[in-house]
Amino acid sequence: MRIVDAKVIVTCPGRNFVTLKIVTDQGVHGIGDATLNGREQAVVAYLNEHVVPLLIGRDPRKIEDTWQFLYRGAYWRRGPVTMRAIAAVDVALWDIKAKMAGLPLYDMLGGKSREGVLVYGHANGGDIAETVDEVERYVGLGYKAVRAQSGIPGVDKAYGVGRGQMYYEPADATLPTETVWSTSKYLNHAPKLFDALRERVGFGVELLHDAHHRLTPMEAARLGRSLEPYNLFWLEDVTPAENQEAFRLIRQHTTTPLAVGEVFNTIWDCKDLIQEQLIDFIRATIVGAGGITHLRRIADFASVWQIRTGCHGATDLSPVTMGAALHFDSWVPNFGIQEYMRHSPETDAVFPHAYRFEDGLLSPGEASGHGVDIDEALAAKYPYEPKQLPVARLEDGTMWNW
Ligand code: CS2
Ligand code: MG
Repeated sequence: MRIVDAKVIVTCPGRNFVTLKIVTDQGVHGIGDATLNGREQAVVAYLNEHVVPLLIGRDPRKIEDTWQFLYRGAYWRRGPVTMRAIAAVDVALWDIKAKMAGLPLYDMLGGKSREGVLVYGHANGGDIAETVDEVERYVGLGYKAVRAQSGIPGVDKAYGVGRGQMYYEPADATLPTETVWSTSKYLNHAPKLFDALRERVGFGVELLHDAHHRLTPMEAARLGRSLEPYNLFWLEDVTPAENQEAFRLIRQHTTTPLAVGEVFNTIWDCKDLIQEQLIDFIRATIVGAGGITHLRRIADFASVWQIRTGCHGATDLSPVTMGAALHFDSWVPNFGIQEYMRHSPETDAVFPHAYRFEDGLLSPGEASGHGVDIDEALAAKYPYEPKQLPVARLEDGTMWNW
């Protein structure tokens, strides 16, 4: 069995997606997502110049060998561009293997461990009242878990407050939108939001929150402690995690569960966080962390310390990643939760998929493979549009973390 074609498809049905399609001499094809929000063309070039020529003629059944070949063969190792390219190949090959077996991907991984995948939706509003209404709307739609982000008085363009209803796209301009950040205004505001939320929706729904890498370790400790009365399911990305040791300090001060890892590419980015039990949920996902082959390794390692998974699932992760993640989530024993920000109807049409939302849970569907395909003719109607993520500055103009 041989790979006879591999092509990179770029499409922008509302936002940019990079997809790798691998075709075998048996006529079976598989697809993988390689989208890197705001830096899409870097992965396109990496795939076209350095990966596609290596794939032609290879045996598509040798997933592990291909993963090791691309990882070790690059010599330089890791990084978001390399690991997304590897992820795209890996997911496409798992798709092919499962299709050839006539099985849904979760059956290739070890079979289903649960009836459905618990997901959290994104509720946000310009102020506390609007956000509380939005959370209530999600609860009405059947969601058992909701992430809440609100505008902050005195802060222009706060993170996580979108324009859409069920989805929004942060990469909104050709040149990065400049936003302003004030940690002190945020720290005063966040407990008020969750106080109002628990008052309205009670404690029967799981609530989550994302600080998006903006605090120092001690500020993060303060936030975690101030949110303890509201029993969050998790508090995400409280401080940048390049320095994994920083979480030791946070951990000494709060019992609020911590989630980290949407920007991680490999097990090496979270090794200390996991083995020192500094986090509760690992957010690495299929497209970010080298595909199913590598994410499985991270999840198994995390399971030793009872750390659970919580795959990133914002709109910049294409339906291909969502489909593959749902098969992974259905199997992984130490599953925690799956992020689910809905895609636009245009995106859903370009990527026909078997997964569906029912009673607050997502099901991967029963199709063989990962259950997601690409309509190439429709994809071609939406050409690439250069867009970048925003940046953030402190009120005095100092560059900060967006
Ligand atoms: C976020 C993302 O989903 C999340 O938790 O942190 O929205 C993130 O900002 C985007 O994926 C960036 O492209
Ligand atoms: Mg996040």
